[in-house]
Amino acid sequence: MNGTGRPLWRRLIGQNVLSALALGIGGYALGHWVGTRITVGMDSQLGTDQNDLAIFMGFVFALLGWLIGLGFLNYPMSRLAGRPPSLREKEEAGPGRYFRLCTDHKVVGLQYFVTVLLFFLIAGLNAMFIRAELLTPNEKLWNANQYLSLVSLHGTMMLMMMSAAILGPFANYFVPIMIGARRMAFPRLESLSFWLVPPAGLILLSAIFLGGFPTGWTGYAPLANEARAGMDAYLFSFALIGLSMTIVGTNMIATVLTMRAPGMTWTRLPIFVWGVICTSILMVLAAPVLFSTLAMVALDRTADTSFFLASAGGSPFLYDNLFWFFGHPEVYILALPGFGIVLEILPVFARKPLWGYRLAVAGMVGVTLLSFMVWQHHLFVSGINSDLRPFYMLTTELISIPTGFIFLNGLGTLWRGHIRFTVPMLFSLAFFSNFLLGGLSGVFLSDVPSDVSTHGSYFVMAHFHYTIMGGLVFAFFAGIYYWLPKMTGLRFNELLAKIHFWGMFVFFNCTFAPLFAAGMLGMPRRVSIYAPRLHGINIFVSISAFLLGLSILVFLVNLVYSMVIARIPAEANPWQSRGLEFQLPTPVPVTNFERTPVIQADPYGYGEPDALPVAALSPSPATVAGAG
Ligand code: HEM
Ligand SMILES: [Cu+2]
Repeated sequence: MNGTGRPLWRRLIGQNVLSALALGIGGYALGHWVGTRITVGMDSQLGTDQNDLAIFMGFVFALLGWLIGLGFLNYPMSRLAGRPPSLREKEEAGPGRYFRLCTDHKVVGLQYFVTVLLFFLIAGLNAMFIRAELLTPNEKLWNANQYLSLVSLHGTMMLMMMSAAILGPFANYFVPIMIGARRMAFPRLESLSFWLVPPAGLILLSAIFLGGFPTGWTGYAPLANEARAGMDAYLFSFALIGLSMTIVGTNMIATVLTMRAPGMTWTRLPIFVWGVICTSILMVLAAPVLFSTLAMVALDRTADTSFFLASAGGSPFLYDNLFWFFGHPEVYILALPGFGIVLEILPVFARKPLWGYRLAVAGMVGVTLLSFMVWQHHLFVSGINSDLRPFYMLTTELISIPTGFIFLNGLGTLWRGHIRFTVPMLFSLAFFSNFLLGGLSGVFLSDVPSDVSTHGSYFVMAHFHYTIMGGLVFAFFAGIYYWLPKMTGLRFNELLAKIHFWGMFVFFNCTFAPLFAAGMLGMPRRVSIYAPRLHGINIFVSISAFLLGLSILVFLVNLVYSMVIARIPAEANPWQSRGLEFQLPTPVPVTNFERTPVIQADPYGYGEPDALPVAALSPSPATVAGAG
């Protein structure tokens, strides 16, 4: 399969990302042409200068071309032709496997990591452009439309990519290992879930050339129905992410249900895996709603339906409800994996068992269930029946109880621990302090009287950046510093990592804390002009934001320096972790385990002298860490 010995140009030809790109672009042209043919003389196209159907057909054909180029049709075809099932896409070695359909879950994890990081940086760059505009109270760098498109692109790209940021790289890589399995339940679907992400990101970026889109990440009707063709890019790419999330969720649930090694009981399951299960339940239940809702908007724009068009009997308010039925669980799709990571990391560096394991599980399950009962808090001022407001206010505030459990677990684990302030630990601790501020400010937004005056202001902006960036993104970096050395076999430069952490922590808070005040003082979201008296705050915030961006740049430098230039090998178990994943050699063998491990303990027995290793692995228990 892999063509060492052949010249480079020969190896580049085949089913890989290059042919996928070529077929994708060709597919777009073909689809666009077909769409144009279909719509000739159609009423809906008369009097407009843009052909949404042709653009959608272009996207659909582009996606098909992309997947065919990668070889996703080979297996179904060969099965149709009567050949037996096999996993021959699982390649053993060679850099080529990172650029094509590969069914090794460890390859998929790294593919996800690089892709998500890339789009995260692009979205972050957009944030810098936004903050540059906000250096002055009036319109300067961008006009109102361009500014709105920038905000929309930043928000949508961030949410699309961050939904995949932890499950993509870390759950795909580590969940099978943590439960003692050799692979995921559906390896080909696993690869598909990843290969849907790059086209989603690229298509969203294509909105720039299609006139942008004015709706923010929420895509509200009726604005969405009137928007330029950039809206089509939003609809198609976000729907692709919805599809990908559904596949990821299904695959994770099936894997944990059916592939656990003997002895891996539900109470020995690492807490990170519980976080993944809860997230997956949300993905499976919420992401299809997103997909269908966006498909309905697409039909409104292309096929003259009127789901959300008030002028033709539809209801824009229905869109808001459907969107937030997905949108609120989505915020927990972002938060729960973060809970899982930090609770996984805390015991390792406090050298103590995870305090209140069952409480943590109950907290996560509680958040999962409640998150489907709160969505109307986004619509408090959108004409909701006012008798319903107290109900949604109550359910929303109830979420602080299971979330509070997670904080208790964290505090209980740290209490009297021998804390080692390593970089993953610092990021985990920062997670708690940031998320606390995010959560506390959320109480003001779930409270109808205070929401009425803060809604649509920078107070909301500060709140959700505290939860998503302060929570999820900090947890993402905790995961990177904790696990990436295991995934790549290379260690990070410690000094650069510490500079990254302190820069990011300090300037994150300098960037977003003042925005609570700006919101209270009446600064509205999504417009580039503000009252001159807010100029001082905004200059401070913009400069902090640039320094925050700089700290991420330090991370990038560290990544390139450590993983490409210095390449110092990492130990197999650099943190003396009891986790099963750290008992394997580095790099992890293609089959993970030589033979199926038998699980004999949970991974949190730190400081317990008679704690058994998590599993008895052959051949040597050399790296097994026990007391600490
Ligand atoms: C470098 C750090 C970041 C900065 C400086 C930043 C800045 C901003 C600003 C200024 C806005 C609002 C603009 C406006 O309403 O006029 C915004 C919106 C937004 N940001 Fe960020 N952001 C950052 C990181 C993130 C991250 C990590 C996420 C998510 C993972 C995120 C998600 C969003 C979302 C969802 C919106 C709302 C877009 C909308 O209104 O639809 N941001 N950001
Ligand atoms: Cu919500």
